Amino acid sequence: PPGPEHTRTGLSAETLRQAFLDNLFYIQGRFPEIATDDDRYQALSYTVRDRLLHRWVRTIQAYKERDPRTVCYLSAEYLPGPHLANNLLSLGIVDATREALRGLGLDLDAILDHEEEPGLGNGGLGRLAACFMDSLATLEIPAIGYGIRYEYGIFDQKIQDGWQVETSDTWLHYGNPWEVRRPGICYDVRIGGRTEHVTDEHGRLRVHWRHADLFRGVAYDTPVAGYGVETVNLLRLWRAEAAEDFDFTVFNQGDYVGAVMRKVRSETISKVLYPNDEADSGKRLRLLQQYFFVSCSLQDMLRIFATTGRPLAEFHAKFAAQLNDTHPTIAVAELMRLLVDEHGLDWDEAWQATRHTFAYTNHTLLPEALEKWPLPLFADVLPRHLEIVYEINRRFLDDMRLRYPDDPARIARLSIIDETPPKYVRMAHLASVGGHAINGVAALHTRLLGTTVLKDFHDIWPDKFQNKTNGVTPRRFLMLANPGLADLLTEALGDGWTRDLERLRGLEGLADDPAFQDRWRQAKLIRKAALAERLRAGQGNAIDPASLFDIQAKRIHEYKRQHLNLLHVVTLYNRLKHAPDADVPARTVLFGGKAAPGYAMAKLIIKLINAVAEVVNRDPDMRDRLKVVFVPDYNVKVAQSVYPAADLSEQISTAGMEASGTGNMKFSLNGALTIGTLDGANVEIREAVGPDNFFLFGLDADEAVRTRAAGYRPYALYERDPELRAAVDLIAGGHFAHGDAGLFRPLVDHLLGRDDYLLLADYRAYVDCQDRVADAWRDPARWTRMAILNVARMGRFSSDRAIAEYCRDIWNVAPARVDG
Ligand code: 26Q
Repeated sequence: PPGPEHTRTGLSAETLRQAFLDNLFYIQGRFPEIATDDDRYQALSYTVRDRLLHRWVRTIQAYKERDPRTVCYLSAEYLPGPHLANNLLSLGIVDATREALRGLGLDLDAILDHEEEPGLGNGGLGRLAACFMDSLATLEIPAIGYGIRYEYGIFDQKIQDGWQVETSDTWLHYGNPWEVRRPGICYDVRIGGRTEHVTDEHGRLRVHWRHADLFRGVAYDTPVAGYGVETVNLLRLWRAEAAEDFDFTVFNQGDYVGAVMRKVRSETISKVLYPNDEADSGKRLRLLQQYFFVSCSLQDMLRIFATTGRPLAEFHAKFAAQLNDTHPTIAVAELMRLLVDEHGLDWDEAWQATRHTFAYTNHTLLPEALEKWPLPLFADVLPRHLEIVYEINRRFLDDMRLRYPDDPARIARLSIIDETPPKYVRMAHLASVGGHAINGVAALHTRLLGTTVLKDFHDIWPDKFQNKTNGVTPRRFLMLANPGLADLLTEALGDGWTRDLERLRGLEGLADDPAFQDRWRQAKLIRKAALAERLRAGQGNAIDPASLFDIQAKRIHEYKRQHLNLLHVVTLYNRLKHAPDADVPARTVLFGGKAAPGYAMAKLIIKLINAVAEVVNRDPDMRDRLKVVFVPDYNVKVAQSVYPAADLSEQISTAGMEASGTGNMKFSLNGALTIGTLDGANVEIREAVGPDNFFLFGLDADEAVRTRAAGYRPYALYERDPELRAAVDLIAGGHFAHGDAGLFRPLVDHLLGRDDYLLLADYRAYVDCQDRVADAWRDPARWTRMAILNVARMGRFSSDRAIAEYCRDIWNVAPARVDG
């Protein structure tokens, strides 16, 4: 029977209002008249957190009773985005909260806008981990996400004089209401030193690791609520601290200040997230980070396991651990060490448990991005683990020599150790040997994985390879980001699509309905106007919501080819300069994304985008038919306002280079049409939405390989295509650099000389395809029909589908329902 609601759990507007005021007073120490934006944000967040903790405790109780197999997602990165709005959505209290605040004269959206998101990842891989956590909770799968609580996440991006300038992320400055520090859940992590091999009193060989340094990891827990269910799972991030008793007692009598300094040094391990493409700087700290979080996570799993009372050889029956790329792969050696050295299992039992626990997801084919550790570094930081890796490798290669007795070259290629000096430990090999499944993140990527970088492993274990095409959560990227479209979908289809995205197929019948098309365009126009307003308020850009919003938003990288997009922009500019009265539809080309701080060419591409924008946007001949905008500091929050505003989604990487892409899915799910190559998940998106509803251009992956092999000469293409030549010449001649012909020289030289990413090979096909885009845009009924069919057929790209496949094919886990 519904009694009076408890202030900490009740969900009515009146109770929420009361709880908000209580928290404002008792947590922030403020009353409404003097409260700041931050006070209001904190008070509301604690109000929501109370309601999550209640379900969280009940979830843990349910898991304890039922002892289900549990997924442990091991990832060095998570990019969850702002929590508050998402948690309101999961709890189903968006409207009640809005009403409660309105009663106090407050605007929910203003409060939501105040949140500083946790930028604990670089891009796609970290965001995928966050989508997976959302889907795991929504599908009621027992799961823990393990990672690192970086004090400084991905840098903030400022644009000064057109250049990217990095400033440090300060996401913890105002405190983080979503995390619960667990001082009691902490583990020691040792590094360095040497090992001793001794025989114990039972004649058993034992290894003692005489470590050189000791750290401690403390758990910080963030609740992850499923949408529309009672389940609240756990994201557990480790912070590095000093292991005090070690430093402060025995070894440092009298050296108090020195001990404090070492304590401070311990904390550097979780201090900062490495940007990608920083592979060579600070290698040692990066390895420490990986080992640190993996060791804490496995010790935590062993602690949880001990509470079940089951024998240790059954560890793998309790846990399925997923390696998110090779970053956590040291886990294979660490679990072996914990089971054999610390818990006394024999090698074969431990190996059986280890192999059945782990599975490995690969996210890249770029050979330079495959992680490998210099052997001397590995030996110095993890001497015991190197012995274990050698033993794993010895047994593996012994097997392989039986299988391939006359093929030493193949044995060398398979080896976990790259033996040609300088020697390396190959982490992708350790992950492949140490787990029971290997997956790529899109069908094409998985095929290429098995035929290129992991071909030798595919030859020996074809059944170990699986495809798990990525997906994205429709909660954050449709319901939250695009409430107008979400309401329209719900009106047309009911609300089942929010948890079963395949139901969007019901839209197909409405694709040609003029009244529905009108409302569809209305919804799109609202998001475009909102983005335009944001950019006006932020940077003073004036853009027209009626123009075609052509958007490329993702990390800046040569293989993603933002500069191919620019060659098209410059081509449009040249055409308008030569025929100022040409009847071309107005286009706004938007870019967003960060460049790795050490990646000079990517930073030069950002400068070129801004340089082209400066010239184009000021030229009266453009008469507002062409605008170029760089959206600074692209992150999850910005992304949520960008995807819904797009008409055209640029997915133009060199075929064979983008493992999957997930932005491609978010754009299309929000009714943007894609212009793209046959790369990553684009291939499957095109199949799903239908070739007529996708703007395809360019070489495919096999053609790209053949083009390079046949002695690719970009300069010949430049000479042959007048429009291409004119575009390149304009950039090279300094037209966008106040006459400085040197500024963009490195970029132009690379295109005309090597052009590793085949921009010139794809230029003509791309520009012609963009002309077809413009033709389609002129016919609103046709364009809208294509957009509706895109959304109708994107159901497959929900992360719910992806997670259901992992559960069935890799993890062998089932839902454990938590009752309301
Ligand atoms: C490596 C060494 C040293 C420092 C940093 C790194 C590092 C960090 C992050 C290397 C790579 C990453 C991130 C990679 C990533 O985001 N990959 C993307 O993963 C997505 C999810 O599967 C795919 O959709 C994208 O295609 C892929 O590029």
